[in-house]
Amino acid sequence: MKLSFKIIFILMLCLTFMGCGVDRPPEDGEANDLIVVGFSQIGAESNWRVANTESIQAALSEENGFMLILDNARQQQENQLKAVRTFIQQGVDYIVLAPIVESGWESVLEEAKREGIPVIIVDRRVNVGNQGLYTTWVGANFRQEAETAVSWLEEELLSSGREDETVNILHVQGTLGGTAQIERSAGLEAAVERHSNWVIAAQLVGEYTQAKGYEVVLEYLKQNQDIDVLYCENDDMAFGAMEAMDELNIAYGAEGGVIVISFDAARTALEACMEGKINLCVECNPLHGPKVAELIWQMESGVLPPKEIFVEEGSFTTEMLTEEIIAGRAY
Ligand code: GYE
Repeated sequence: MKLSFKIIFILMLCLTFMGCGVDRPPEDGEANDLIVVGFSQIGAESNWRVANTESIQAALSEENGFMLILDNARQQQENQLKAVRTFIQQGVDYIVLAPIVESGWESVLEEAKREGIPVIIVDRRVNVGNQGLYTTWVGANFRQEAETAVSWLEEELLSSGREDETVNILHVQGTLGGTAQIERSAGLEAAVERHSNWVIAAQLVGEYTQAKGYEVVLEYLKQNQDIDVLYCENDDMAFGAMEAMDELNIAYGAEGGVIVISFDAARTALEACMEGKINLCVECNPLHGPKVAELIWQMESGVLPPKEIFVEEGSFTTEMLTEEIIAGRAY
């Protein structure tokens, strides 16, 4: 009897404290102390990046209980380091960091830790010896994306009876040293190791922008047009590469010619895929905002989030796409 009273008392205590925990945005009429979040974004280099910024802005809005300070680093790590240091000085409640490259974050993350500011990493990862320097990471499985691309290519070559032919692959890479590039490149390189007839004709760095993708691919194709596959580490560089191929009258896409593979699957690329210009769009989901907001509310209520959280993604080919599918997409 005594014991069950004790249990009831403990249960009541737990319920009281759970009720006090802040694990949701404030409702109308409740005290509304905004949670201040500093977000260091890489830049606005691609459609994917713009969708990523918008997703975080929408989720961390004032109506949802947040005050967001957004910094656009214009693709420079130095600018990101400055932004994070400014957030620390401002005494923000949380820092969200989308790191351009994996290395070079140790000291600034230690500074944030010393000030007791939790850091959520989004998109690409940080490479730090002490995993305690950040709270959690939200992003995509870039290696899986690469595996999706190379398995599709294997199938495609097999079904067209080209599995034993020499396959020259022009590889257009994103910003070197960032996780998306590292993993998408590693997946392709491993597949080339497995197939004695697959050759990487060249690796060109397109920095994830259409302009740079156009520039490096045009330069290359002016010298050498013996290309079977274009493996572009994002849509924007694929658009640049397609511009270059148009200029040089090189055929590509589902109707024949160079096979185009692209990562991200933003709306404009899906449209190009539906039209048969891009053969395969491997999705990379940029909608991190709702997950980041949820994680912050969890932390506010004292729950430690898991160390890594993967977003869901798929892939699209010309045959799969319809206007309805594209219209139903969020980015
Ligand atoms: O694929 C690209 C970009 O890190 C996943 O960055 C991201 C990549 C994305 O700007 O478009």
